[in-house]
Amino acid sequence: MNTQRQNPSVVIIGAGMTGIGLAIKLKLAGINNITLLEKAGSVGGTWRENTYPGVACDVPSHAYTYSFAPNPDWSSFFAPGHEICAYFQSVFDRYALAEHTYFNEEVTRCHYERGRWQVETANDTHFEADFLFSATGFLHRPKYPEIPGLENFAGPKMHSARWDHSVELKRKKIGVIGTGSSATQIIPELIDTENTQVSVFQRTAQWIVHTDNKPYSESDKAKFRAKPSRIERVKNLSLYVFEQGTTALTSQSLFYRTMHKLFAWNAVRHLKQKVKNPELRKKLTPDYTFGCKRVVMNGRFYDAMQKPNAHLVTEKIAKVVPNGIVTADGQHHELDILVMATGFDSTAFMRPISLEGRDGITINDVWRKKMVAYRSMCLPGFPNFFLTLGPNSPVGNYSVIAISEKQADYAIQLINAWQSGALETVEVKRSALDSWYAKLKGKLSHTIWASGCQSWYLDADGDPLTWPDSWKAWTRMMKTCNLDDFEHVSVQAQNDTETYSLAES
Ligand code: NA7
Repeated sequence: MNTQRQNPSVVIIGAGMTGIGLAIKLKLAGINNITLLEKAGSVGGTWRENTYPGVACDVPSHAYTYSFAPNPDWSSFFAPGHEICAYFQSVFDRYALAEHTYFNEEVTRCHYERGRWQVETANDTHFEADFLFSATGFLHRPKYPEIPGLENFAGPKMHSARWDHSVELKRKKIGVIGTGSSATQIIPELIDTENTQVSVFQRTAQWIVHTDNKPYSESDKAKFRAKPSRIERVKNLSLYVFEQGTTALTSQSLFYRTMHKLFAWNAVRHLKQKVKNPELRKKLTPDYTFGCKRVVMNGRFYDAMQKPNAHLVTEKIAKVVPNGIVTADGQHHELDILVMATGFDSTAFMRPISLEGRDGITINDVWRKKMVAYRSMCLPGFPNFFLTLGPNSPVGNYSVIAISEKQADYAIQLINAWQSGALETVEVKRSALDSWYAKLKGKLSHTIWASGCQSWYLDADGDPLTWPDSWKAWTRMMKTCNLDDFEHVSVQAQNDTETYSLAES
């Protein structure tokens, strides 16, 4: 092994959940020459950016935790956003990542030249590395609604991921556009704020699974500290439930189809128990299959919507005017503040960074026809580049921390193959990507996400950008590398490869 290969240099774009976890996994694997580039002045990614009232994770805290850094101190079953951000900061500190990190360095361009990645930032700083990871997340670029007159609104208006805490909410008429996971967390908080009137503009009713956010007492935390196996138990049980839920959205077996019906029945039962007014209940009842959009996990929204200061508006928004919203029926809804809980551009990934691989090929070239990546991580023409949480990586509502850890392990295997000389460069073959996606596509069309609703899970062609199989199948795929799927494999390595087949799952 030559010296450079013994000590590969790695640049990671983004110090959010994925970037931090990845850097630590690399360090634990003995790869220490790591540079983390973060566009903001602190860590945390989406958890730093989303500070709206009521922000919390929709995955149980102990399951939304790195496997190598369990946390006995979570304050509740579903942790609030600021606590999650503090957790990432504490893990970042514990693993001394500050010495690897440059803050306020927004990456603008990366290109592969002379066998290495050249990385440029908005400050005109230049970095060079053997390997490049994009860890920018996918729920990151706010999506603003395209509504006539939006720019004319005279009062404060803000996206849920860009909350302006200087805006006084008390005694205000507030409009919220959207009823997704973010909106259903914000709305109860706004409704419970002194003397507000809250109009909720719902385009599509959501499937909502009732959750109780039980706080952990000091005694619970002491027990978690004294016996870490208790944390493991809670984590494993939570992940098991999510695993079953995910399989119920993807499997065609009778057992899981029945389970899917049970989940849906339970959500309807919850709606019926909670919402007594038949007219309101009808408006809140989804008209598409359970799980087609990401299932909302929430225990407060239905109660909040029945309070006298809550107003559900289901008429289409016609336009925004300086002092409110006019709906298609001509009604004028007077507003002082407008909240856009309208989600994210989930297909931006690392863009607008200009990413150029071998021979000048750009990410827009390679994704012109279809946004795909081999095992959601590797792209032909982009040697030694890994995309984390790329297309087809969301495994239903499963914990993205667990998903990204598996991706880190997979990339480390390939870096190790490069270090040993089994791979000249880590560059997937076009044919391998095509045949991998062909198998995936066959499964995608049978999933719930392709059953006819609109959601952030879909690409421009209406194909799901999710993983169409179980968590078990995902872990199986990430466990082994088929080096034959990569360019420039040494003869010895060809003899040693293992193959994963989607058909196995
Ligand atoms: P989501 O889940 O994408 O929800 C966005 C919401 O905004 C959803 O209710 C949309 O209605 C609504 N929306 C979007 N554009 C418009 C316009 N133009 N008019 C009316 N309503 C609109 O985003 P979230 O931030 O709630 O959650 C994103 C993820 O973050 C979530 O899944 C968790 O993983 C964390 P639609 O349903 O499209 O009719």
